[in-house]
Amino acid sequence: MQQKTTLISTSQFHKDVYKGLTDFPKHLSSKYFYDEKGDKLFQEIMDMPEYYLTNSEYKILDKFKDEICRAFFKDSKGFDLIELGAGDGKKTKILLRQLAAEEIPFQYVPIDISQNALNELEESISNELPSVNVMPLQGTYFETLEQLCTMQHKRKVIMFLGSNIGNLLHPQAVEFLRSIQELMNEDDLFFIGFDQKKDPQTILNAYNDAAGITERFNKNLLARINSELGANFDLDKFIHWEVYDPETGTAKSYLVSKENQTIHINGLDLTVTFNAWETIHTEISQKYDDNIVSWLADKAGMQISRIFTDENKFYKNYILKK
Ligand code: AVJ
Repeated sequence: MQQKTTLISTSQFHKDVYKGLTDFPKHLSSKYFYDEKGDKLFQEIMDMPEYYLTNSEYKILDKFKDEICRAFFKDSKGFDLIELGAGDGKKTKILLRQLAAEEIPFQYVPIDISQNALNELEESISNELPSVNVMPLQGTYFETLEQLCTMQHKRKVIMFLGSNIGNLLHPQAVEFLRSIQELMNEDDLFFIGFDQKKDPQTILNAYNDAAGITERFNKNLLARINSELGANFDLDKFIHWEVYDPETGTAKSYLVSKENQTIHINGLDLTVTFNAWETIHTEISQKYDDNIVSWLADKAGMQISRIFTDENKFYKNYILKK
């Protein structure tokens, strides 16, 4: 995932941190993980043996690339393959390569908030897949999607990989899917990854790795508040704590204060006190099954058209239609 926060205004970051640390219980939003350091740590997470999500999705795309690309293709007018939060494109390139090899007419439209990420992606695609037509769009998902819909008469295949939807609570996920649905025509497709419920230990390990990379990722929120808002968090005085509830399918991340402590955040003119073992909730990573996905889709006015999964059934990619 790229720097989602580049264009989120500083004042929004200020406000959210203020609100989150003066609330009870305390919380901070996972969208603020991704500054430059956070992007790097997330890259490391995707390479960890415990973080099965990336590899499972990679395997699904590789195994079913032929079927997936055939489902995307409709007619000689071609289609726009629009990717939300394109990232480094490692998984997407499997599909781009396949589409190019089959000489299927399409244009690749990566959407990202980070212009820098888009430039790097465009460059690597023009080197590796020179026949692919790339039209990067910089901006937030919905602004750019709306822009695209008004000038558009080809099929749209909208793609949202990585189970990024898992950061949303169900009502927010429905709202997100609903806004996608409103931008879709009858004929358009939404191709989306959902991480699945599985052995709770496997999930817990993915968010609590032995090397402590996820811990550093989680604590990067505090590091970021230190550097951007002039705070004095001591990262060693917090522990990274993960819980997974197999009933709801929700993995939750916390930072837990090891002792009574007082933090000064100069940029917010704020003093925050922590009791020993007080928590800051930082992220949810929701896990799904077909019933939940079908229920979410239904609430958003969509339905499941195809399902692709890996041999462990750890992860699934769905084609949703209006
Ligand atoms: C990028 C939201 C899919 O929740 O699995 C990875 C982020 N957090 N390890 C996830 C994340 C901790 C990731 N998503």
